[in-house]
Amino acid sequence: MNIENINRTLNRFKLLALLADNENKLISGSYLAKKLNLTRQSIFKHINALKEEGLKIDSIPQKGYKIPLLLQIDAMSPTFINYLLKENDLFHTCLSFDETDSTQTVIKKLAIAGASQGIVATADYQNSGRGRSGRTWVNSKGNNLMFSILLRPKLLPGNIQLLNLAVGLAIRTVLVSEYSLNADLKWPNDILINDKKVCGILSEVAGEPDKIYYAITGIGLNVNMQKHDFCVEIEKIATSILIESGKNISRPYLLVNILNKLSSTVKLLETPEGLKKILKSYKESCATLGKEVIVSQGKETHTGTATDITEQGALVVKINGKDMLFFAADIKHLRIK
Ligand code: BTX
Repeated sequence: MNIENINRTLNRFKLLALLADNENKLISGSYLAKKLNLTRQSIFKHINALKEEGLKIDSIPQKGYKIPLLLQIDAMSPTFINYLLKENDLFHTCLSFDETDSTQTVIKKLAIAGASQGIVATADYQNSGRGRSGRTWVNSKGNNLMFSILLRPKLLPGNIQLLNLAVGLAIRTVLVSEYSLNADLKWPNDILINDKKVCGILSEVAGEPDKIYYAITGIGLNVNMQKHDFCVEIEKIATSILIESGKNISRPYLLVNILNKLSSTVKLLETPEGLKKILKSYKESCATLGKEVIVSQGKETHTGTATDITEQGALVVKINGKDMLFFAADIKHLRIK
């Protein structure tokens, strides 16, 4: 990016910050121009650029500009998201795409090019969104959160499952505490509401046997999808926050609430005490533990009772009286024993 582009981005950010700090209030163009040391013409151009990011800014001739109440904004505007992220000390930059193949691929390219951890990519629509083992992640345009984060965690590759668990824990905590949702963690990487999947998590890593170069964690969260938005493949197994709560949620706020929680949770992964804390909280809120489950790994399936999670994040299942460990598998909950 050249200096001119950097200045343009900074001025756009400062303008949005002025409007956002005065949400739902009319601010005159001359005040904004004076504050930012820009011409009114330039303010007008930046306002138009912000509108192109999807922000609804009222422009009232001779009077000025007004942004709505921030909690009502649903546009995945990168300038707005970066404004909300201003106090996050891990996630510093958010790139926002109308459409991309997969945000995992976007972040992978940045990771290979040496980008620092803490970059986020979001998409309003993914045309090749993916889950684990080559499965597809389904989405409907403009309704959901689909994002990937770049981390360079001080974890051994064998412990990567702990990152998945930590991310699931952070998201569930936000859904329960900030949105009063009855969300359950299903080992290893699903969040369910009323036994239906509302969120999936996918971590992909590159490294050597004793070091992770980078981890890319992708999160798909069904937010404002209605029943009729789900395709037949997933309509019986999936749900959304709107379906479960009856409320439309501001996606930028939800994203930033999650990123704020994630930044403190991910830091816990760096110390043995932090890891213990994550595992303890995960076990306390994991709905899989204590349930009779069907475990599928490739073509093999087993039925047993999920009893514990190991220090590496593997699931312990008692099958015919014997404990078996699963580091990665698909789980189906049956009933509480
Ligand atoms: P998973 O393999 O555990 O789940 C995929 C399975 O979940 C699918 O086979 C299907 O049965 C079901 N499914 C597909 N779409 C949905 C949906 N929208 N809601 C509920 N269930 C669904 C989970 O993999 C990991 C998903 C990560 C998705 C994010 S989105 C941002 C990032 N980019 C990308 O390409 N993937 C990640």
